[in-house]
Amino acid sequence: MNLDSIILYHLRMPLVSPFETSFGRATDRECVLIEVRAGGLTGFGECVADSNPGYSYETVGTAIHILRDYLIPPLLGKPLPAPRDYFTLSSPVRGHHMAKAGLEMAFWDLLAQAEGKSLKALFGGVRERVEVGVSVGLQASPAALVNTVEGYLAQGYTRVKIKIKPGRDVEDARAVRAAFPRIRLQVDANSAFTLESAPTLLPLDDLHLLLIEQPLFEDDIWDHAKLQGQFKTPICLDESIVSPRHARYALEMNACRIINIKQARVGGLANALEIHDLCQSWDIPVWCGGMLETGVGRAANLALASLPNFTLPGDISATERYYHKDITHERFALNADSTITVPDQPGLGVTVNRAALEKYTAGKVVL
Ligand code: OSB
Ligand code: MG
Repeated sequence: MNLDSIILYHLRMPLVSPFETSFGRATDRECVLIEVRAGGLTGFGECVADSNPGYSYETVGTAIHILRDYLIPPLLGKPLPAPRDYFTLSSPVRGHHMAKAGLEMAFWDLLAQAEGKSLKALFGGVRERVEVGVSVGLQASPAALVNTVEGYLAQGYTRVKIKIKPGRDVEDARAVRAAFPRIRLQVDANSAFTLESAPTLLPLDDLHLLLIEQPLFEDDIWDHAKLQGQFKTPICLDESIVSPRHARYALEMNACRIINIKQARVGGLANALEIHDLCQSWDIPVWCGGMLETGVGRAANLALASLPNFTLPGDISATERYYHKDITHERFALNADSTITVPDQPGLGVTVNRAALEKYTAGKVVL
């Protein structure tokens, strides 16, 4: 199966409600949708790089540059790479994991379609439905936050993550915990604290949180190890785990007790599977993080989260939490038990709505 052509779509999609984190506020979500044509089949991948480098150094602009000028030219007209080999094959390009992961996702979609299997089947997933939660952005006040959380609980989510930043931390978490004493609650700082400022978070230890996500610098596994020693609550790393190697460093250093796996951050689904297996061998639970994905990336996340060591609820909420209109015909709904059903059709198991794709395309590159 030769790789015939690739189209990159720069998407800009309005969010149902603004999403604010310690690194900024977004009303639209941008990403790059990658369409790969090979052997009469069409595969899709989603590169989750955002419009700005707040979460990661990668952006839509860097991803399109790296894909168009470095990653794609050596592949055109050649046999489609095996997705499990692609990360190694792409090693002449340093970093740029999100760009690589977007391409690799399309290769998985094509391989699974060619074999007539779902991605879940290809990965060895064991669940038909996966437990999910909702990630709630910073709100105007603790009272507004409680209100927003209440709305999601009414929809059926049983695990809530709230975003925190210096000055909007313990008080916010306390307000939510006081209003909802029994829900599964966790916080995400997106690297907004330092080893010196993080002790202000110590009162979180009394709030029965599932975890504290990425309090310190994105490249700092060592200081997280020092911090974990000060907390009873498990620290969970997100930004710091950019490869299976970094997952191993974190485990060997006791820098965390839980890992958030995002396929894009770690350079693709193959690396995500490897981190899953590594954590399983260490008895470290993992969960699937989210990047406000469209139906394409959401389908891949659901397949990944169907693996056995994804024992904590993922940031894979229902489509309506993000978009009034998505670029896939399929919309993911929340089941009554706070789960979402994993697609079981061949490939990613979703179909792209060409009219919606057109509507949200801000730029296009044909290769
Ligand atoms: O840190 O987990 C994060 C969204 C964009 C960038 C980083 C993060 C997030 C989320 C949203 O928390 C998760 C989701 O619902 O997709
Ligand atoms: Mg996070």
